[in-house]
Amino acid sequence: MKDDSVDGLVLKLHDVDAVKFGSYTLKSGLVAPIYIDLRVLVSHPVLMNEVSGLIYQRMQEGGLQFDSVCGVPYTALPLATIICSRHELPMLIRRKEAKDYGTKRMVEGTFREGDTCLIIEDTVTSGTSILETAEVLYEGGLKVTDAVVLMDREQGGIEMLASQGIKLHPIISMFRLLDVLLAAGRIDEATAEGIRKFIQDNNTFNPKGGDGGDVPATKKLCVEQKAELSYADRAKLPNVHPLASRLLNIMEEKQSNLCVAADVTSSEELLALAGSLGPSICLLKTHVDILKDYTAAFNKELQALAEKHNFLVFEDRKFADIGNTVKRQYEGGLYQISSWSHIVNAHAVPGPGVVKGLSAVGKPLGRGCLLIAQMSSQGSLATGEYTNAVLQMAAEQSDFVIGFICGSKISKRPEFIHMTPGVQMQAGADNLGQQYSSPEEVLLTKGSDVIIVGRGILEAPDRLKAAEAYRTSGWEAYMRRLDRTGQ
Ligand code: 5BU
Repeated sequence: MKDDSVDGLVLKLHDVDAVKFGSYTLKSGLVAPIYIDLRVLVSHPVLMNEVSGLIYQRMQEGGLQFDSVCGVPYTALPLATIICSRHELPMLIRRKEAKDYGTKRMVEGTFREGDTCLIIEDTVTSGTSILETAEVLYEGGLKVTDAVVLMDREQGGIEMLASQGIKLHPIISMFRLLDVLLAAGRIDEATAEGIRKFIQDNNTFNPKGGDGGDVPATKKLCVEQKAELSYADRAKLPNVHPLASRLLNIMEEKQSNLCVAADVTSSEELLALAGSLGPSICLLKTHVDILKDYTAAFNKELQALAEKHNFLVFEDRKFADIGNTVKRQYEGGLYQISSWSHIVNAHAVPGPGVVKGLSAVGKPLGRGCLLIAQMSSQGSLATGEYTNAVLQMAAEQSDFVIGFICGSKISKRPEFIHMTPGVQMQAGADNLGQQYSSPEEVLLTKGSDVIIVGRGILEAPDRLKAAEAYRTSGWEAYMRRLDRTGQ
């Protein structure tokens, strides 16, 4: 790509106010001294054509192989349209919102399973928007290997996407943009230097003071590209929810991917269980409504035990109503679940409003939600298209959804945590439809992250011994999984 065509474009983008200097709050919450707003492009048809031409040129220079093109909605959508129309390339449209879960397609257009789709984007900071679009395409059965972006802010997007197997091809980079504007006298050296420093200090993939050490981010990623990420690595991902990060760190620290389903009926017994099994578990799952003697005081004690033994609490409430009702059920009533449970779960049946309602209460408290994508019970209706729709719902509200209840790994996004109930040492079933798989099968074969064990531990003659056996078995299976993928 010719340098002067890119340099000329930078000046034109500045002319139309697509590059602004000042103080801007980004999607991530970061306050940046520069803002790139390519949404204005649609009002400048000549510029639209010029940008589309450069993107196409980049596609050709990279020798990219693909079956179709998808622009990240909304800014890159018209750009993709121009390119595909002019060069007669098949295009796909990623729906941004699916109002009618389960029935509406999330990817519009014709494609075959296994086709490769090239993503086009206007600006990249962390790479999250491209990844979100890629997720939707993956779930439709497509492959994504490359993405072309007009403007790379050089804040870790390339590295993050590389870690997910997507090669990013940028046209303009932040440092180049600054040089061009500086040379043209559009900004002064102090402004350029301030922005350079901001960019260097705010790498979203390899934050300063993080674990980057002396290894350059790009080098480190060569390892991560093919290997499965450890719980600890996933805890550091740029777009991981803080609560998911906390849980992943607990798992790594305690070498435990065991969640105990504390399905007992007296508070005293539950507290005794939390006290004795606490060191072995990463998570304690409750059904608070089966307790015969619930009191707020009990809850204080449970919280103290969670702090002491470093585990999180998950009330398996399975919310399944309209947003307004679940909001009230979550924060009010006798149990005031939001005040003590780090994690809750919800059925996707009501549509995205159920998550919105819960999020309105839980998000300000730093809570997180698991969506029930599959169930362990025989004849469950949560399968196929329904499970796919749950994945979409999670992707769209990943600021509150931290993962899934499922039988196996269903999402490729490493920031989501997969939790599987229906676990006992021996595969089998109870007489009311529960179906069991072994820890090894769930973690190693099915690729889930957390085993949820109730009666396998509760009905054992020595509960602590049983919990330790599940913890060890789960941890060993996870270690073998990492070994298998070369970690
Ligand atoms: P068990 O005793 O290990 O069978 O207990 C399993 C627990 O997980 C129990 O509390 C169930 O309510 C919970 N569970 C489940 O078994 N299957 C599911 O699909 C979901 C929750 Br969601």
